[in-house]
This record gives sequence, structure tokens and C-alpha cells, in this order.
Amino acid sequence: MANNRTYTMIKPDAVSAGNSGAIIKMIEEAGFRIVSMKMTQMTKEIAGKFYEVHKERPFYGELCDYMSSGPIIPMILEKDNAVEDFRKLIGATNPAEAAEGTIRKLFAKSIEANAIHGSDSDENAAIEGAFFFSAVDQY
Ligand code: RTP
Ligand code: MG
Repeated sequence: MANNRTYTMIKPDAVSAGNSGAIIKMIEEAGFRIVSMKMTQMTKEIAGKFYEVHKERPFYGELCDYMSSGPIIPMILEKDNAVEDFRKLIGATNPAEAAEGTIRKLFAKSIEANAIHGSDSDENAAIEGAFFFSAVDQY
């Protein structure tokens, strides 16, 4: 498959714990090229927009509070089979169920504060990347 892209963000728990560097190293060692990267913080309203697809789920309010509680590091990544391979690298949503050696197994604190995000489809990767980065950043 040709090179394609996914969207990720290192979540507030991993940034505040000082694990960003170790996580970025794992991402690069797994063969992903960092296309775009920055540090920023979402307001609760912006987190609400980003997670609008989850608005009917019981954890939506808490998730938006949590994701706006501190700095995050959004990135666009490139690799062949990027979306699927990145979901493998990060592991299951719940760190208790994440495979050994995955980013969430190593760094996640809980099912909510689970260190990192990974897009679940090519279509969502494009939507999520464009939410955080303008066209000129996505070189
Ligand atoms: P992500 O979108 O962050 O890559 O995570 P995911 O696909 O593995 O999980 P998803 O179902 O999309 O959920 C989005 C995020 O919501 C939080 N969550 N909390 N309290 C709960 O039961 C619960 N379930 C999910 C997590 O931060 C999850 O990553
Ligand atoms: Mg998801």
C-alpha cells in the first residue's frame, strides 16, 4: 500500500508525566515520518467539537474535561498502512487490555487518561489532521 497518513495526539497525562520524548521516539522507531507537530491546549469547547462523534456516549463530558486539562502534542504521521499500523503501536483503549510493548501498555494511566490518540480510518485521519493543522502545515 502507498504511503498514507494518520492523526495522533499525545494526551495530557503523558505530556504532564514527561513521557512525550519517549513516545515520539517509539513513533519514529516504528517507521512513521512526522509530517506536522505542535504543542497546544484545547478549551473544553474545542475538545467538545473534536469528540462530537462521541457526544451520546456516557464518558463524553469527562473526556472533554480531561482532554482540555493540559497541553497536548498533535501530530500528522506518514507511513504505508499508517492508520492500522499506528493503532497496533498504541494498543487497546484500556491499558489493562493493551498488548505488551504498546504505547498505552507502557504509558497509559487509565481507560480515559490513555496517553495517546490514533485515528480509526483514513477518512477520520484527514478530518482530524485538518482540525489541528492548516493546509500549509501538511506538506
Ligand atoms: P482514541 O480515539 O483516543 O484513539 O481512542 P480509541 O479509538 O481507542 O477509543 P474511543 O472509543 O474512540 O474513545 C475515545 C477516548 O475516550 C476515552 N474513553 N473513556 N471512560 C471510558 O469508558 C472511556 N472509554 C473511552 C479514552 O480516552 C479514549 O481514548
Ligand atoms: Mg477513537
